[in-house]
Amino acid sequence: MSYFKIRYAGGILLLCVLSILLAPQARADWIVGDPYKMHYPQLPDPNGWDVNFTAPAVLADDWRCSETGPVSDIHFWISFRGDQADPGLINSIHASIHSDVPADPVNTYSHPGDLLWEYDFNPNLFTIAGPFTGQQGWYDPVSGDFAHPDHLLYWQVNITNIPDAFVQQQGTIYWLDLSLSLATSGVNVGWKTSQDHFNDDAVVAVKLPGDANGDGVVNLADLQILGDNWMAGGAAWAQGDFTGDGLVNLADLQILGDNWGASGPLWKDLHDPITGESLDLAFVITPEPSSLVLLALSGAAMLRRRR
Ligand SMILES: [Ca+2]
Ligand SMILES: [Ca+2]
Ligand SMILES: [Ca+2]
Repeated sequence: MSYFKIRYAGGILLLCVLSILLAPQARADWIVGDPYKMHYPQLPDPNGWDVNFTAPAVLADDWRCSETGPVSDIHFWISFRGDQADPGLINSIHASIHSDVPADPVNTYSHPGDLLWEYDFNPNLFTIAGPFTGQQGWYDPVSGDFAHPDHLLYWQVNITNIPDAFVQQQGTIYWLDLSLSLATSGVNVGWKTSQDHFNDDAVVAVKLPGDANGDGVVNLADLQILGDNWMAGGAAWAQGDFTGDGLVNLADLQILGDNWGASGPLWKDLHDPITGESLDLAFVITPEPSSLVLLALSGAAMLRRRR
């Protein structure tokens, strides 16, 4: 082989090694076999359910931290009801992290507690991988609607290098709450279920009609909120619009009055609508890709020193 051919081959080899080392950063993705910072990854069930978490619906599932440090990367899997849309329609992702309220003799399942961290991610702050395919069902635990099969396509959402990330502590159980806002109404997005079960079932937030502030009781505080926003347009649930027409008026006051003094759980645990089995949701908490690159580079440096 000539000198130039050897130089050329060496250059190609170097490029290959560099592309492998730098791949995690360029990909900003997560694939099975990559590191994680939770009990174990909850992988998507390609033939499972997609559970509605179109805003204002909120779903949550729990994880045990396996490595103290920032929750800088969150990955989860989604589908659209009836394959009506694609992830280009996502306006924002609302994510929050909560403490764990364990099950006890009264509350038979655990659920999210105190708010520890929250963030709204616009489309510049996440990437999409896919689509992947499977015969998947659709389930709305609030209305009770379900259909299986319903759609074929699903995607992986990658939120990476989160600014002001929450710092988790090894051994602690936390809850991840997610809700997706879409650019078009009438379209619904679901969080994929997983066959990897951990601890308790995932849960859905249940709103008591009339409970504007979401504290699980309908009382004077909610009436105050409704009064403060009386006849306001462009209002949401938190301003006292319980009918969903954007207006705070007599119809909403009527709902509040009908439920005066009512209280109830803010969370309901999720079960397969056909078999009744526990449902968990597909997500993984991972180290930031840049630390993977550093790890790979330091490994390569050690190999060089050994020669
Ligand atoms: Ca769980
Ligand atoms: Ca209330
Ligand atoms: Ca209304």
